Amino acid sequence: MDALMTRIGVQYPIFQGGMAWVADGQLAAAVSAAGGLGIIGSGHAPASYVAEQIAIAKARTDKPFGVNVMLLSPFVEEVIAVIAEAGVAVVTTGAGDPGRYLGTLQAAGSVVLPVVPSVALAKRMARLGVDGVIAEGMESGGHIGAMTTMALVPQVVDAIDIPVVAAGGIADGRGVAAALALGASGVQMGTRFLAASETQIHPQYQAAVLKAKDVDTLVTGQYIGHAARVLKNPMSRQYLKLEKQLAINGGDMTAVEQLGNGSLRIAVKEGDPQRGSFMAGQAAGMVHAVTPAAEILQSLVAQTLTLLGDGPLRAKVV
Ligand code: TUI
Repeated sequence: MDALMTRIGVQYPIFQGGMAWVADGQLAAAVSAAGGLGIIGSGHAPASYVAEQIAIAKARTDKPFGVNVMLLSPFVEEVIAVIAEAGVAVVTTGAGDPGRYLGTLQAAGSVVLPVVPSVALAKRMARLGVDGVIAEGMESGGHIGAMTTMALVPQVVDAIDIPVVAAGGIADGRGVAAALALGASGVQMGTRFLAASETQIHPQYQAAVLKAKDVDTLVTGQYIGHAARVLKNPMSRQYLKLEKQLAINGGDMTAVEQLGNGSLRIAVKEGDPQRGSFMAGQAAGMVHAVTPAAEILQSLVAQTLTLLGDGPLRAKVV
């Protein structure tokens, strides 16, 4: 096991992505209890929600877990305060530069791992003194950059000398082994954990993930600067159509943005394909069954170790 993973205290170098509204205290605790790193997603939720989910996770496991801070949230400051107060083992950040919160979080004892979509941002983060980065490819669900995991991870690994966790397009042991071969210290998976039995997402959301094939996601928001990968459904097709029309003809994008507002929460809570954005990555086509988080981790680790054999990468897993 790599030094970062030993420091965090996980048994396996496998993180569950901090998906907004999806990754609650119950899911994160299940993943952490099974030896991975469960991560609570803060998204746009108020600090009180984050505090509740941290309490739920703490009540269910003594193992380390993480919290993801979505830096576009209007509640960032309060969420950071709650995390620092609670003493959370790992803080991952998304959708921006966490520089101004780094001192507070590290002083509170958290290992801070920003998600980076490019080498430039990875270098900036390394200079700031973060503990590692999560290099996330555009195969991922939700908000994404422009690079693929296969091309991004080795370039980030070469550019910085702190640990790199790979994310995007990984859903089984083949992906884990590949990420370790690219130089990653571990992996983060979101989509695979949408099919964990401990998630409390709407059954129609989970069913849509299980049904999805390789080409069943699309990217919305490219024209307004917030690209997000979601499952194809009436909502996302309509959104993309409107967005393209406005981009070609010129016009006010606020109407489109309003269509997107709250649509992730609608997907998670109501499962409505007419109004909900079902965020999921391209790896959805590899997710076939709902199983407990512990079984997901066991099968990931078993498959990875079989593939790695007695080779030098084995030491990164056990
Ligand atoms: O954050 C994510 N994934 C997310 S956040 C989210 S909530 C949301 N909903 C609608 C629109 C926007 C967000 C759903 N999924 N992943 C981590 C991630 N971070 N991906 C890409 C980035 C990123 C992008 C730019 C990180 C830093 C960054 O820096 C820009 C700069 O230079 O500051």
